[in-house]
Amino acid sequence: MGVLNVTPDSFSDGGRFLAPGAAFAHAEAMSADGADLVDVGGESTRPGAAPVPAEEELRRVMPVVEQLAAHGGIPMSVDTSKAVVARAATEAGAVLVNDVTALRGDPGMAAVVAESGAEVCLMHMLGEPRTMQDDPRYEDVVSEVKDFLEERLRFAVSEGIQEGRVWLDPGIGFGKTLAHNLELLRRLDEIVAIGRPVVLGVSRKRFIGTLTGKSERERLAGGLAANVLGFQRGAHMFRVHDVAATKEALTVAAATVDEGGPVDRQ
Ligand code: HH2
Repeated sequence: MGVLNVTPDSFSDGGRFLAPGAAFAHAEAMSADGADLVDVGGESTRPGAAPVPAEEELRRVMPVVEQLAAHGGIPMSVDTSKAVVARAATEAGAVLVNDVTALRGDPGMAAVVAESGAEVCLMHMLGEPRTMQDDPRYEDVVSEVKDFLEERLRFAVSEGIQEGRVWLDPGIGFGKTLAHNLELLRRLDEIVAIGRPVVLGVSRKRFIGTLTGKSERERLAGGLAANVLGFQRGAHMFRVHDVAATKEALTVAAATVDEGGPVDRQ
């Protein structure tokens, strides 16, 4: 999953793809590099980010979604927690709703996903982006994230979303300290054991900078290491800014880890 942030303030690529033409060109490049999905987002969820009104999010996201749909061939997801944005994007052709609030942010979201027939990614987050990094605490981060995701999966199904359409994501960096992120990566197999495919978003995130001392744009090597280990522990989809390098790393990892199975796992 290649990241396409149509925002002025995303933590690593804010402002670069605000013009629809630049966004479309980047989507095409990521697709050519091997992305199976392009994740279009119009609201930054970086720690401390301010919420964006729905009209503004639609204004950012829809020209890109429509252009991608019109030129066909590049499957897209929409990174939103607003029902109105999810509805417009799925009607225009988005195949997955990537909701970092796991259907908690907007009471209308579950119905929109159910009616659209799109897939959905339910992500764990403690608190909300504005405050989530203010001293997050867990007894056992992995079992709490697992319980949360199981509960949100049950909720989604109770709202009419078929279980087979649900992806789960531990939400690396969303209300988590370095130790929490590392524990989740170390024991990712416990999240995979829920039985739904797992999305992993580590690309350029702060925990890599904390470990390596690197700035956002220099965290590729750290991200590749985390994604390869996530792959080995059973993650299925990798949300990344650097598609070509990730694809290469995962191709080699798949050939090594998964005798006979790399094609199915991509
Ligand atoms: N991380 C970000 C945004 N959306 N979605 C999922 N499913 N998993 C993630 O880990 C995840 C996500 C944050 O990264 P980015 O989009 O690069 O930055 P920003 O939120 O500042 O736009």
